[in-house]
Amino acid sequence: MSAPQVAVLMGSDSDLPVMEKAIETLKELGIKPQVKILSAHRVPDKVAEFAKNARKSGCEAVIAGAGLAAHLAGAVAANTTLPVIGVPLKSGALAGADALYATVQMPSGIPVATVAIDGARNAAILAAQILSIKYPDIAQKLDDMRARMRQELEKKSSEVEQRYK
Ligand code: RP5
Repeated sequence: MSAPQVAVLMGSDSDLPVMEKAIETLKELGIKPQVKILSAHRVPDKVAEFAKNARKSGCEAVIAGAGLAAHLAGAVAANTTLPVIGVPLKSGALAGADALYATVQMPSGIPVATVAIDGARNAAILAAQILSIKYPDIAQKLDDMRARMRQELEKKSSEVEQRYK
């Protein structure tokens, strides 16, 4: 069986350094990222076309990262009933607060699950958690990831405890 697919969209190639964290995290969790640059402002027709066809192309969730007046996640959500996770990106005079508000404040009926500013890794983990309802392998990988986080924290805690003994 081929790997489950999640789209990772971004408004510009300047978003890639942050959005790469989503791409890498999806791979770590056994999910195939389908990566595209699609701007809600510069190519609105392509955004709508992509979103309208996403479900039948096999995509199971969409992660959309954009900065400034960040409409990408909302424009995708307007054209699909797949789960859409928005990543507001830090850029410009307002350092991501603009993108956060634009992404999170969707009108009733068209939700975008919004993560923190530059929260691309959490977007991928949330997408994996949604897909884990259907794919037991992803649920197992998420459990393993949590176990590793716990071990790392416990290791750091004992190092700090030793230092201040
Ligand atoms: C947004 O405008 C993009 O998502 C990007 O974060 C920001 C700046 O884009 P560029 O001018 O770098 O292409 O649409």
